[in-house]
Amino acid sequence: MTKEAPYVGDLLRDAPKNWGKWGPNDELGALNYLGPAEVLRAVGLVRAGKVFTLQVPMGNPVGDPVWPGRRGAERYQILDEGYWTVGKGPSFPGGIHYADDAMSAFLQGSTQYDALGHVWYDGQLYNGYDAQSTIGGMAKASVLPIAERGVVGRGVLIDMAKHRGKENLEKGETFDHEDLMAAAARQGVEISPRSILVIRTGWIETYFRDGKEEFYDGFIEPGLTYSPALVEWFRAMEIPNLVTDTIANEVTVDPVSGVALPLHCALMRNLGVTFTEICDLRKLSDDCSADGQWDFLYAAAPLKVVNGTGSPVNPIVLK
Ligand code: UVW
Repeated sequence: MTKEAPYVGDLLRDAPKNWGKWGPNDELGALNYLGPAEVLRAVGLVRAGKVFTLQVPMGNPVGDPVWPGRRGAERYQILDEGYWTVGKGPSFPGGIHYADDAMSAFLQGSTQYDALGHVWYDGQLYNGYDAQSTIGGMAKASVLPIAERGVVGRGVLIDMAKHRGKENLEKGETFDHEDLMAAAARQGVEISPRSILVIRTGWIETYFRDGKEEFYDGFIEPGLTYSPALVEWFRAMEIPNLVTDTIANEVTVDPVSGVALPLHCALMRNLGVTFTEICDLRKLSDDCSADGQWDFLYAAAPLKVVNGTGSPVNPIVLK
């Protein structure tokens, strides 16, 4: 007999919150920790002039890895040389030809930033905003304030797959903050307060290596797993941003309570930790292994989508 999952609000009844910490109108949450000192500290980590981009390709003909029920981005060609070939292209003085295209995409259907109001329970979003404010678009805690601010800080990559001696974590495989600290110690890097925490599991790589049927079969992603101690660690460490190479940044269903995505609630909704999902961390990890430098300047500028619940992004890492 399977145990029935408790209501997430009961699971998190005594969980810590950062609501009100940055004022009653705050929509940035833990990104407020990234002030000028954190930016300058990150700039000091740029030593070799190396640049990495973390976005997984979007509108890929082989498919885009997305949360079940969402669609990958669909790109449509609107105008190309074919129109002029059949005499239907518009004419302009001087005779230029050009290509145009359009895209239909879930804002969470690619490498993306989640708005802080993206997930909620008990009728309240981050900072106590009423869940009614989500109707028809995010009137509160949308992705826009995050996009207007931009994200820059010291990123630290923890490669959990490498730590466990694997190409990728298995379906449903979990880890916690103690594992992160053990992996960091082995890598010779510190997860210092206010670091942007970047975690590689190797999971998104399996979509392209093993194919989408295997990826979605009994869909349960590996990832961080809920415990009060882990939530307290994120709070005390003042982690502003959690970045992973999985679709949802945490194990899909907490194996202890049976609750789906409890860290979206405990970290994003309650503490205001910003989530960045579906990153490709392979090349960055290979480079960090090679040069032994696991911390770097991390920068991301999600798009300024008005009332958006999220936005595609192509984060940049400089070393
Ligand atoms: C859900 O909210 C279901 O997922 P994500 O955070 O991956 O967008």
